[in-house]
Amino acid sequence: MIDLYTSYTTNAQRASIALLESGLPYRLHHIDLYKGEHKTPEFLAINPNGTLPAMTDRDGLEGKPLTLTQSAGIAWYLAEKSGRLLPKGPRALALAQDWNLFLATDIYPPFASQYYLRWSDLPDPEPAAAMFETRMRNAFGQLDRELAERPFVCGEEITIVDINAYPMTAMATQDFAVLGDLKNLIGWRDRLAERPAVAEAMGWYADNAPALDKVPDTWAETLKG
Ligand SMILES: N[C@@H](CCC(=O)N[C@@H](CS)C(=O)NCC(=O)O)C(=O)O
Repeated sequence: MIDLYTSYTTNAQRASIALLESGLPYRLHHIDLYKGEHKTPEFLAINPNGTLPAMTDRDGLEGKPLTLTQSAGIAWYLAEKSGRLLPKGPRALALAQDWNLFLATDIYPPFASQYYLRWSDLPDPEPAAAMFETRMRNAFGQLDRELAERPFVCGEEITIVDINAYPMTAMATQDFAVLGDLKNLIGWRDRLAERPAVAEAMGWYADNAPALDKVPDTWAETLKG
């Protein structure tokens, strides 16, 4: 049995989608970021980083339960365990890993930074936020050019690379109309949105997340670390 600890974040959405696409049995635990539940002793005992998502596989590996705390690592583990969502062959796997690192190092940092700056209570965050927004748009542009060549990032089939890319793409394309010019990206996003597992996973968040303009003041404190 897999326990997934989740809250209203794109990182957590990755893990949820990977879990539903994997078909593995699971239990979902809502840890409310906005109420600070990720910093309670109970949750820190599961993930000492105090971040979401986290996953514990009670069956685990080598006879012991396994806890993972990185969304892309969770997705990779679920893909290997289920035998789904990874491309076949060493060359395709090397490229998938390369794409995962592109998402983790080239898209996610500017994506998250421009939001964090704008949600912060720092004086005058806008120039820095605008710089990260430009970097985010350029990185999404690179993904858009690749998606002109094939329906999914790694080829003809969905993989965890698509799952890792989807939540931040869904959020950014909703918030930044200018990304609508990236037609391949938008088409890919819409194809993924139609998948039952993606719709179910994202539906949970739509039903549970507060509107972004209602992010509580305590979140600005959380961002300071
Ligand atoms: N590298 C981690 C990042 C996890 C992370 O930072 N999650 C954020 C939400 S997006 C969080 O829990 N923040 C709470 C905090 O930092 O106190 C992953 O990919 O899962």
